[in-house]
Amino acid sequence: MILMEDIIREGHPTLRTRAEEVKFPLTDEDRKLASDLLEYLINSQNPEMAEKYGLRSGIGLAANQVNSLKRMFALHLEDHNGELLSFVAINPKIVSHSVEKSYIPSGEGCLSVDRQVPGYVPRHARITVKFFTVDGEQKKIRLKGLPAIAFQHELDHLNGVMFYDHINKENPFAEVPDSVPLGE
Ligand code: LHY
Ligand code: NI
Repeated sequence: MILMEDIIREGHPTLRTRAEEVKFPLTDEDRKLASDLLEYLINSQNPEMAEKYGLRSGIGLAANQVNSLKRMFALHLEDHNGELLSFVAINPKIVSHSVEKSYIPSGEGCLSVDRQVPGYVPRHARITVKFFTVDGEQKKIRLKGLPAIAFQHELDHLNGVMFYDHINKENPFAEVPDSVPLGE
């Protein structure tokens, strides 16, 4: 299982490297990675497991963060209707997005960043995404709210981008044009 010591931290070059497309059918190694990423999130949200293994709670985890350059990440969170969204996205893409932006008023964090980085991280408010499941099935879904933000945060990791790259350098809390803050 993935532990905090397996998650690489900022400064590691893998976090700044573009991950490579995954080929189908998946290798056993790819399948193992996919299930380990999702398992980490599930364990990290289970108070007993998190306490026992010292896991920082997470809703998303990308392959780069465990030092693997494969285009895949896991998400595990509830959407605005309380429906569980739990999947591994392989070779994910944003096929269209809203003009409207969104951001988390308290900023973003990252399991690979052991410090608070204040500021708004502008994201597309709504996205339509495509990705493959571990079984090679193609999915096309629409996301908004926190799931949309988390998807963009994880997709950034696959492109070597960190959340703070998007924060306004002069004024981290500068108004984000055409945006609605998450939660409003
Ligand atoms: N995980 C963050 C987490 O807390 C992702 C995240 C996304 C935080 C959006 C806040 C907003 O689950 C990661 O850093 N994964 O890359
Ligand atoms: Ni992150």
